[in-house]
Amino acid sequence: MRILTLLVALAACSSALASAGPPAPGPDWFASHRAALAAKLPPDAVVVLRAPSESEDLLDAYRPDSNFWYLTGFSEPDAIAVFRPGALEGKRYTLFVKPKSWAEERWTGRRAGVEGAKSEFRADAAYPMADFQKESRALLAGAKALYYADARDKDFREKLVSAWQALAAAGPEPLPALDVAPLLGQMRFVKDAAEIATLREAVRLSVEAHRAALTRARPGLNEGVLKAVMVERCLAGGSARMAYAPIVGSGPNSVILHYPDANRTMLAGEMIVNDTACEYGLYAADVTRSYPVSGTFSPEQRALYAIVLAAQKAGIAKAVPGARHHDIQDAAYEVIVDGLLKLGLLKGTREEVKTSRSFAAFFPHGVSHWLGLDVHDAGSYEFGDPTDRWTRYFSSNATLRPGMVLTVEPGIYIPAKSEGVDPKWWNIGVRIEDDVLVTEKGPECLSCEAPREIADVEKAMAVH
Ligand SMILES: [Mn+2]
Repeated sequence: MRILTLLVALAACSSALASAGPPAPGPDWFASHRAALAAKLPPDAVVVLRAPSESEDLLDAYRPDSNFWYLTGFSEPDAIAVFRPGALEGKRYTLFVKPKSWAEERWTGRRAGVEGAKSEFRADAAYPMADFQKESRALLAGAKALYYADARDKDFREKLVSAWQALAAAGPEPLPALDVAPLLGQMRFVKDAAEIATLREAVRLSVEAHRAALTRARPGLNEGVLKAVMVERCLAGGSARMAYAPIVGSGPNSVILHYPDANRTMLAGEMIVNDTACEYGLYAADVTRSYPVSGTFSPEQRALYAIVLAAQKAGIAKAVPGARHHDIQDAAYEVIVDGLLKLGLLKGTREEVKTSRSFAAFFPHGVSHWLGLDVHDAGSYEFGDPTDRWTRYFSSNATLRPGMVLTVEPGIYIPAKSEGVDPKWWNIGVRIEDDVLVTEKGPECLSCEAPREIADVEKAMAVH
């Protein structure tokens, strides 16, 4: 009996060690974000942030709102934070939370409550959510600008802004009401050491999961098994959830960019696109690997894969300080267009293909986005032309700086019955996506350990 107890204790201990990632950030870290936001605000501003309510259909477990968490560390649903940086000490930070109630907590989970909001989350004052209407007048009074984050709660925003306008109407001039998200986007753009450590862990787990899925793939297996392998590795490694809905598509599904089902039996001779990654400590990895179901690339799969891989390497090489974000897009695009022209899958010259956008039939998406707390992270792209998708991709003018994290993810997808395309190319989809940290020394690929070279993929798959 005692031996059994000891064994159980040892097992618990070793599994705790296996999932020991970087420590969760402490209250000072969140306080530093509140101070940094205060420094960006005009004098006498008030900031009101909403943490959304939990969905009642039980379809999705609640995930904290990224901006709300980044400023407060508070990860319960249905809360409001109010900041008045210019107010007297002790009146600068107010939290409205769901009060403690065992009758409710036994259904939906434990709460910090009003006292915990102050003692654990350093709020100067805290109230139950029900008191927000009553208390908000005093909190808004005298402020000269309102900044809000509504977490897509339109009703909340409309009520807040109309209360603000009613207060402002009494004064001599109209007072601005602005979305705070762009300011938070500036702050979240460059990652600090703690964030990079957390991202590394999300990526490390994702790489491990990709390796496991790769070695599991074979003809006759359902796509859902690969998805399950990915989810198992992420959750067993300490992820609370996946970073986004897994995309595991074989054959005809490999050309569907965000194929959601993962329930088809994979057949020999097909490609798999597996775009799946773990979240860790609320930070997202975003990794895609593409491989042949049977473990060996056909000549056509090999040809397309080689182009996408070369395009990805060309894109990653551009992720250096001082470069424009669209340099990554431009470099990957050129390799893909030249490769498709060479294979005869596109006709004309590089310039003609760009003007006519014929490339979009096989390469219909951009190659890079910011990565962080959100899989499509906050941070401006500084698009030259925000109206048109392709013009946008080629006009993302943001200047890269050390500490930024981004994806590089070119792809080629040849749908069945593509006009003028030999059927031997049909239903081949390839996307290769890695997560790249911009450093002083150049790009650091965080996820390239997941087999990516053709020889490495085939070798990893040859285990069964
Ligand atoms: Mn991505």
